[in-house]
Amino acid sequence: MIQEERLWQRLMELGEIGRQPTGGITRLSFTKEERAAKEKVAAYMKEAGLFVYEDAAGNLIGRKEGTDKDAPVVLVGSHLDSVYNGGMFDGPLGVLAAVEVVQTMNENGVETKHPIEVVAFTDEEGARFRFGMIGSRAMAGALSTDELNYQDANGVSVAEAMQEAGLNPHHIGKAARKPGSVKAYVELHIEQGRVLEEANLPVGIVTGIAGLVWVKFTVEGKAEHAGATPMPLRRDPLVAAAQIIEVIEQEAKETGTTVGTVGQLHVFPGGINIIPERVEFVLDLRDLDAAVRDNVLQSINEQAQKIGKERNVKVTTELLQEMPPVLCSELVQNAAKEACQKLGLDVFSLPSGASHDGVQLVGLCPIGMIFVRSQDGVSHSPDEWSTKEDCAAGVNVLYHTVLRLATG
Ligand code: HGY
Ligand code: MN
Ligand code: MN
Ligand code: MN
Repeated sequence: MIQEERLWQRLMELGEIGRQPTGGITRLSFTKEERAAKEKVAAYMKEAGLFVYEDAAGNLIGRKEGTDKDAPVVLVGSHLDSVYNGGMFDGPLGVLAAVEVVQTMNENGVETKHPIEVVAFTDEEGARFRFGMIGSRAMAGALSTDELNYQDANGVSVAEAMQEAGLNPHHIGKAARKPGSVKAYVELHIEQGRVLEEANLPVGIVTGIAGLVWVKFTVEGKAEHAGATPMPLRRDPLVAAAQIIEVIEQEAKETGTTVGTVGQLHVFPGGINIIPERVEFVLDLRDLDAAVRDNVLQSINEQAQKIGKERNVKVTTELLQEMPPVLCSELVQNAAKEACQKLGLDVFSLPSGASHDGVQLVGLCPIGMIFVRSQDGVSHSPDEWSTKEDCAAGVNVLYHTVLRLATG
């Protein structure tokens, strides 16, 4: 039924858009690379016989009518934007799998009671601006227009980027879906971790998604001459930042479940022979339990202030985004379990350490996810890889899950 070769070909084709000389893919929201990816997927959606449109947030949507056109829609999809120098499966696999599911239904004359909409969400990763999930937040009606003033590293705001992409930021509220209008949201995604590989299984059913916070730390000291300033007289913000980052690692390790990462750090002015004036870095802190995560954050903040005092540097923090941990619904998990049984696949459940658009939709409808095994658990890297066989297993599970939800 599913045409695995077609899915794989499309994945490889899409994987060339935004390819960097470093080997990874950079496809940031509202850029020409993301536009090119959307155009290609829109063409695939048309081939699949879907009615294709973009909503006010730039979410690309392909709709298959149901026999009961007033029935709440089953939403299936993921995202097309990437992190810097990322992989080719994170996001596109879920979008292309959703297209393949509906194209297979149309090609075999399969009718469903509920309409089905395939969605490619705008800016899931948050790589360009200070927060992500712009498209799914807009669909959930959880995005205020003042947040569209946040700027990227070149001083371009979300609103300006939207305008450049032909969207009117003032209309973003129109992307919001009415409560009750969506029956469920299902996303196929690579696991991006090692659990399925260690269990030696191709697919898994997600139980819940960890909650994250992004906190920007600014450490201000005093710029001075690297050669003429004795060590005891320095107010060096970079050494203080290094100590704070060490504390982050210690505090996260202690709970055994929390993960803390500093992937982005800037030193100002950045001269070799200048003791830095200021250092900025962003903490990404996650746990399936928000209370545990927030306790760790509090402890990090307390120790950061102590380090600041000891080193006579000023430490300030700013919350960039916070997403609560969410549970996947029994409705979607059970549909996915039935699908695995139908296909003779093990039923294996696991949590998601990575965050996903479903986190934003949990107030709108029941959500659920199906994971496909990641080779060596690697993601957000050019080395991200899943085999054709595992992707095919995942899309077959997605097919039966969506069929169950859209006909039941
Ligand atoms: O950061 C994440 O967990 C996701 O890839 N946006
Ligand atoms: Mn993703
Ligand atoms: Mn990602
Ligand atoms: Mn996602």
